[in-house]
Amino acid sequence: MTDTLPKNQVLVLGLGGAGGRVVETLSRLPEAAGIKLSVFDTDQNALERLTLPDDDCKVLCDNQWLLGQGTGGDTIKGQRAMTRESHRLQGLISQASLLIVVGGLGGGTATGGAGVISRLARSMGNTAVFLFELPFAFEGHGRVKAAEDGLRGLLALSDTVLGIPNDLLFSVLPSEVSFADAFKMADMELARATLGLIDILRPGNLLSSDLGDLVSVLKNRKSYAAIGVGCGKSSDVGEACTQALANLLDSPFLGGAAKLKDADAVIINLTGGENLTLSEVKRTLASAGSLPGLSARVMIGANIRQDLTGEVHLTAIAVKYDEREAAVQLSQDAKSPTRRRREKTTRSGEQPVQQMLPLTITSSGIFEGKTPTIIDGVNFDIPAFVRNQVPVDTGE
Ligand SMILES: Nc1nc2c(ncn2[C@@H]2O[C@H](COP(=O)(O)OP(=O)(O)OP(=O)(O)O)[C@@H](O)[C@H]2O)c(=O)[nH]1
Ligand SMILES: [Mg+2]
Repeated sequence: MTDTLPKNQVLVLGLGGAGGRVVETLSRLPEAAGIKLSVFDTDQNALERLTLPDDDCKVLCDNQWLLGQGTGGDTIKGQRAMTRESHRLQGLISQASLLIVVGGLGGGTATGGAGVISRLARSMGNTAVFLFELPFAFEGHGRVKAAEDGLRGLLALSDTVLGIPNDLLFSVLPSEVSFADAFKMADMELARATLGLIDILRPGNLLSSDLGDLVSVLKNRKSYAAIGVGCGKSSDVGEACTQALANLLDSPFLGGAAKLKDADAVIINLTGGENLTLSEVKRTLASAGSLPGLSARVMIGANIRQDLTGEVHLTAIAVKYDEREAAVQLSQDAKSPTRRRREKTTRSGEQPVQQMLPLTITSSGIFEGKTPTIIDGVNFDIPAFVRNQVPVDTGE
């Protein structure tokens, strides 16, 4: 595969089965032209079923050990598999000016692999923005729990995680919808949400919302996101903006005006062509910006894209903080670090929590540059605890 990208490239990386389907759907949307797409999965059949413009976009992870059979829901295997693709990932990430990672939480590949990508990106001075769906409740308690645990783990590593509950789709799904169609709809909504996110984060030339806004909204809080995009098409820019607002409120992953009203923080962005006037920007953002409740933090932005003519896109990300987690966080913050550590070790019957250290294989230490000792494909110059991703208690 080609690991070099032109500078200023937006990269959308799909992880696992759901990530692959979202990237495939995205590749069929004309607005995605110019975006670099890639899918990393451990499941050979799932990758083969994907139709992408270029087969080089698909990467089968850790074929040597997983034999293309997937992880069977094991997040440790997902983590290892992604770690073994570090070099390839680094090649891609190093040239991306904006990196968006998409997938579904609850399985092994994306849930286990996301943390590896977050660390890799961070170590390279890049930020990965995660747009991950959370399972439908009907997928069962085990999956929902695995996804919640995955979300919590990822939030500890990254300030830019948008976890979108699939159940939001029930506001628009007809009751007789098939399982497969529900996922197809999720594919499409996540693909559109990805484009909306790119609109928000792409540097603009008007009042631009950016990555800093997203970080400030999401940092240190467990949250759930609703994200919607409304498109308006008309040669009359005022009419296009009116349509975009109406369509935004109908978009399924947003959940209508009620979700905006209920949100703790909202980012709203309008993107249009060169005929977008300041008065329309003001009018549309004022209408959309008046929908969140008075206590919500609202951030707005607007971009011009030269390739958009007769078309505007209005994107909203509504973030709701998890109040239960916030309450736990507040009571933890009120205690001294020493007291917290003591409590952690003395609480009756509780096992010490093991933390995963960032064990991305980047160096062979003093063996760097020497001929590696490779036996059966394993590099024995890399310490065993690093190779095997052994969890190490950091004592925190
Ligand atoms: N949008 C969409 N979501 C899906 C699809 N299949 C599964 N999901 C969702 O994504 C979650 C994770 O499933 P997968 O993507 O299959 O898991 P994975 O990351 O490939 O992990 P393993 O297969 O266990 O290695 C599921 O719980 C579903 O909520 C799909 O075809 N489209
Ligand atoms: Mg899979």
